[in-house]
Formats: sequence, C-alpha cells, structure tokens
Amino acid sequence: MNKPATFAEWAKLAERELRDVPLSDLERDYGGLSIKPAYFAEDLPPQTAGAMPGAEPFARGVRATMYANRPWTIRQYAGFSTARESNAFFRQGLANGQKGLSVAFDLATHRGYDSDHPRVAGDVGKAGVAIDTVEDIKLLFEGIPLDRMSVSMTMNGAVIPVMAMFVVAAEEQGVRQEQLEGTIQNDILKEFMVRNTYIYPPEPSMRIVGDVIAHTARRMPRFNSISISGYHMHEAGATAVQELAYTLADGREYVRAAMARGLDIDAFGPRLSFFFGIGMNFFLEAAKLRAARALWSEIMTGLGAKDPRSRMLRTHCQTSGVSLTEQDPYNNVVRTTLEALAAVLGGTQSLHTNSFDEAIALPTDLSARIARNTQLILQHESRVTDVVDPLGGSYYVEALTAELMEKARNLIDAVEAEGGMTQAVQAGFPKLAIETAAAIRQARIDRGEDVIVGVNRYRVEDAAPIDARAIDNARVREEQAHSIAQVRRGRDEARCQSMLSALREFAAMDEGNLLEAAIEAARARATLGEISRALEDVFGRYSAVTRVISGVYGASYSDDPQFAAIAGRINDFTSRHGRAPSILVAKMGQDGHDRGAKVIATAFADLGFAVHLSALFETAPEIAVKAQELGVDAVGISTLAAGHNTLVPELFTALRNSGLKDVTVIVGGVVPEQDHAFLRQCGVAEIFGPGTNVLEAAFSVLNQIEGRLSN
Ligand code: 2CP
Repeated sequence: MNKPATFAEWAKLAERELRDVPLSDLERDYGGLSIKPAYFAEDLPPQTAGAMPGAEPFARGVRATMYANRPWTIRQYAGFSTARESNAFFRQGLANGQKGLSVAFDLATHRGYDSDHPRVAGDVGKAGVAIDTVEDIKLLFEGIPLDRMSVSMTMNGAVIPVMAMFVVAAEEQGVRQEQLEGTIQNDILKEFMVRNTYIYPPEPSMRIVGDVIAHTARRMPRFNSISISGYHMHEAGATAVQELAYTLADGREYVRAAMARGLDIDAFGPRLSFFFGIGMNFFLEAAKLRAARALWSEIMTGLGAKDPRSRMLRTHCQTSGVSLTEQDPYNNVVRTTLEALAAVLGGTQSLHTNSFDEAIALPTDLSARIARNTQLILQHESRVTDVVDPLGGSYYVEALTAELMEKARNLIDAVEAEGGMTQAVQAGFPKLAIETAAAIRQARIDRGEDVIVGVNRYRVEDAAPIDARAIDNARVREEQAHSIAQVRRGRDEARCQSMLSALREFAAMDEGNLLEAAIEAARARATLGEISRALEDVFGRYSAVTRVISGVYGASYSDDPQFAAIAGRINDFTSRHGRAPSILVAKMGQDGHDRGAKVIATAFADLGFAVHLSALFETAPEIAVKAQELGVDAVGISTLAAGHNTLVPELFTALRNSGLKDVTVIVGGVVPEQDHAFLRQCGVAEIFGPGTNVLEAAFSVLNQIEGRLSN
C-alpha cells in the first residue's frame, strides 16, 4: 500500500507541509495528556483487538446491543418553585418524549432546612423544587406511576429524609419499595470536594451513604443506591484525568464502606451507578466514558466482585454547564449538541442535555423543549444509534482511552497512598488540585489561548437579552410555610416526636439503619427539616475551611502587559494608601457553587488585592459583620443559584445597619439581564456574568474603589 504506515513516515510528509513550523507545534496538552496530531495502527493498545461490546472490560459499552436495541434514557434534570408546578413541567416533558425523571431540589432542601427557616429565605424554590413534607412529594409525582417511571433524585446531604419521604409517598400511591425504579445521588464525598451541599461531617455522612446502600440492597432491588459523580468535579474545573480518578476512587471508597458493614459486594455492586460531565473536547469526552468503564471493571475485580454486573459501570451524563456562555447564548444549542453526541458515542445509559439559557437562568418552556429535542433528533434522525460503539477501533480514540486509563490509574494510586478518598478529602488535596486546574483554565481563556466563540473571540456587542424564567420566591415560601403548618396540625404529634427521638437514638448509638428509622418518622409526618435536625442534633453541622490558592493565575501571566498594568496600578494604590485594595469575596444563602468565587479570589490575590474569602452559607448580616471587621473596600458577591434578588437587598440593609455606607458591592455569577436594573438600584456597582475576563473585572473593581475613595 502507498499510504504512510508509521508516525515517523507520516511526520516526514507533515513537516514538508508545515514548512518552517515545527511539527511539535501541532501537539496539544489536554490537562496532562499529550496529544499527537495523528494516530496510526501502531498506536492501538494491544487489549483493543478482540474487545467486544457487552463484554469485559466494557470499554465498548455495557450492553452487547447498546442503542441498536434500546436507546439511552432521555432524562432531563428539572424542578423549580413548588411541587405542583414542577409536576406540571415533568408531565409536559414526559408527554413530549422524555423517558425518565430527574428531580432538582432547591438548596434549602439540599441543606436540610424546611422552607420556613430564616437562613434559606433567598433559596426556597429557586434552583430546584421546594420539598418539606411527604405531601409535597406526593404532589410532585401526582399522576406519574412510580412503579413504571424511573426517578432519579439528586440528593446528598438530606438523602435520609428525601428517600424516606419518597418511599412513603410511593406507598401511599400503592407502590411498594420493591417496585421502585430509579437512582439517588447519595454521593457525599464529592460534596466535600466540590459541590458543597453536605450537612454533617464526613464520617457520619459516610455512615448515611452506607445505610442507604444497605437498605436499597435489602428492600429496593430495582433502585440504584448511589450515583457516583464526576460531573461536579468537571464543572469545578477538573481535568478529564482528575474527574475519572477521583470519581472512581470515591466509588472504591463507597464499596469498601459497604463491605465494612458486612454487605456482600455482589449484593449491592450491580446497583452502583455513575454520573459524568461531558464538555466540549469531543473525542476526549467519549474516551473518558470508555476509560471509566474499563477502570471500574478492574477496580471491582480487585475488590472481589464475582458478578459481571457488579463490574459494569453504568452511567448518566450531563452536558457541561460551565461550557455554556451568557454571551451569544444561542451558541449553547450547538455546544450542547456536540457534547450530547460525545456522551452517546461514549456509550452513556442516560443523558441530560442543558438548555441554552442555563448560564442565565432556569430553562424556559422553549429552551427546555430544544434541549429535549436535541436528544430526540440524535435518537431518531442522526442514525448514530444503529451501530454499537462506532468509535471502536479508532486509532485515536483507543489510544486516548488507554492513556486516560493509565494517567487516572496513577492518580487513583496516589489517593490510595494517602489512605483512600475519605482521608484525601479531609486533607483537601483533590479539591486544591481541581481548583488549580480551574485557575489554569480560566487564565487560558482570559489570554485567548482557549477560544470561546462569542466570549473571547467573535463577540456580538449588541445582542438582545433573551427571556428568562423568574420564580416568585416570596410566594413559594409563603405557600410552603402554609402547607408545613397544615401538615403539623394534622399529625399525631406525640407519635411524630417519638419517631424523631428513635431516629436520634439510632444516630447516637451508631446502630440500626437511619433510613429505616426515618421512614417511620416520615410516615408520622415529620418534616424534612425535623428529620434532618434530629440527625444534626447528634452529628453536628459541618463547616468547611475556605482557602485561597495563590500563584497559579499569576504564573500564567508572567509576561502579559495587561496583567502588569493592573498589578502596577495596585502597587501605586498600595504606596499611596499604605495598604492594598481589599475585597471580601462572599457567598450568601445555601448556594455552594464556589468555583467562580475561588477563581476570582485566586486571580485577584495574584494581582495584589488583599483578598478575604467568606465561609459558605453565610447570611447577609454575617457578611456585613465580616466586611466591617475586615474593613474591606469592596464586597464581591458570587451568586449562582438565583438568590440574589432576595439576598443582595438584605446585604445593603445589613451593611447600612453596620454603618458601612462606602463599601463597593459587586455581584458576579449567573444574573439574568432583567435583574440588573434592580440590583443597580439597590446600589450594586458592577455585575459580572459568566465569561467575564478576570483582568477586566479587576480593572473595574479597582476603578470603583478608587472612585469611592476620592469622593
Ligand atoms: C438497557 N437495557 C437494555 C439495553 N439497554 N436491555 C436490553 N438491551 C439493551 N441494549 C435495560 C437495562 O438493563 C435496564 O433494565 C433498563 O433497560 C434501563 O436501562 P439503564 O441502562 O439501566 O437506564 P436507566 O434506567 O435510565 O438508568 C441509568 C443509570 C441510572 C445511569 C443506571 O443510575 C440513572 O438513571 N441515573 C440518572 C442520574 C441522574 O439523573 N442524575 C441527575 C444529575 P434493568 O434495570 O432491569 O437492568 S443532575 C445533577 C445536577 C447537575 C447536580 O447534581 O447538581
């Protein structure tokens, strides 16, 4: 044959075309993976030959027939406002082609608070549905037969009350636990690492995970007891290798925890499931899923699993939220389509496609329809379902799969050397590694090295704002408070309190299954907040230490004139005032998304600002007190869960009450255009949306601070 047979032969041809440019210029680094510009037969890993779909190590898929026989489940993650409104949204989705449900709970629910708790005023019904009682869950699934519909619930911190109330609601719909089909996220380790909706400290939290696994293994054979999630690591900025390694290391930790309480690995192994984020690096993301399956099969074999179903990694995927841009948002439809295709070619079992407006607000009916239809078009029109694992045998994808496996294996070994994931999480090193990767990525975008269309290249300056769904949070709070009161009035109080005491005792004695005890409490109509509080009375509420990493962002800018210019101005400021300009980067309410706050804190610190980072979950008065104690020039509020319209006015009131009138307040994160005027009226100086260049933001903040000081 006449074609080049080796990389070396091809390189000669390529160098001729490149003329003066070295071939090495075409090599790429994907977060520690080195990618060549072309792959050949010699790059195929030996294990690829003869690999079969449905057979171990499952790189080619967990089913022999995959989508040729049954397509993946279209499972759109949704929930907002009240149970009644979310139920209507679910039913509309199901009537229009969606196949499974995936419930988004609001942050008050995640953190174990009833909607009438004062700490959660800004969060109720905002980023998910408000759930307080069994009656809410019954309404949420009204008209949806729970013996036939698989329901995924993204719940971690408050997993015990939510699972308990789900079981009771199903019972009252006439469906036994044994018939329930679905998945509970129940993955607490990644909460401590990146997602932050934990409630209790790591050790009792791990006991809770074990209790849920034990209960489902015994009583709910069709229910997936956990969804071990890399998605949130991906969203927090993890590289593909980090996402793979830390997720699988979490998986291993859960298996060990369940085995330590005497469970047989094959009794629960087949019902462990996974969840990955799918970003824009098309082939890398498909290869990531293939690598995940092969590695999990290795890990479970090592742990003693005999049943092949225990060694099968089944996964849900979601297209990436951080890849969505506020600027030129219709581009997000294209991004989501590509990501969905990567997930499908990677062999996912279930998929959520983001709506194009999710970088701005909750999806509207229109954007949700386009997102769902993206999957329907892939299933019905693109013909990608006709052939099993069409990427199988691709020189590039197979080599990439093998390299991902090797790098992830090394990182998993590093975690093991630290004593496993619970130890590593407590020491905080995976979190720091992910934050470092996120800062590097942000610097690459800000410098234009990673192109984002419509953001750092090809910008549209006069784009019209798009419609956004708004939630009347005060109304939801009022309705929820009313129905909580009604439930409390209607229950046998003595029975309810005695069930809550029993739960507390189980927790304190370190024996009995907490979920089983909570089911009794839910039957007696204890609320979510009461069940959670009973556990908190024994376990306590966890508060994480926040840290700012330094040097990473600055190092990417060592030779950048814009960086030098702002650093120079900060230097001048420091000489003139005898101190650096200072900022408190703060999160308010139950919004635990801290990637943006961390990236800003790191970058601003590297520029020379004195940066203070608040703890998570603070109230407005707590932030005001901190701002006063620190004497900061500016407070930067990071908001990603839509609480700003309630919380920012509260902050201004609290600042005024603390006598702080001259602090510059800026807001960054997901803020719909229609909220800008309101926030500015409150006194917000600048609003920075997703995709803001960090150096430009630093310039504006400094201008604002100097403007105030010179008045
Ligand atoms: C599948 N089946 C087949 C085939 N494919 N049978 C014959 N031939 C085939 N080719 C069977 C399966 O064995 C199974 O039956 C049934 O069809 C359903 O298929 P599945 O593959 O198990 O799909 P699924 O029921 O949709 O379950 C998928 C997962 C599950 C991944 C296992 O855990 C899941 O749905 N996860 C969703 C998690 C989620 O929605 N998370 C939301 C995250 P059997 O069961 O009888 O074997 S949103 C998160 C937000 C962003 C957040 O966290 O903050």
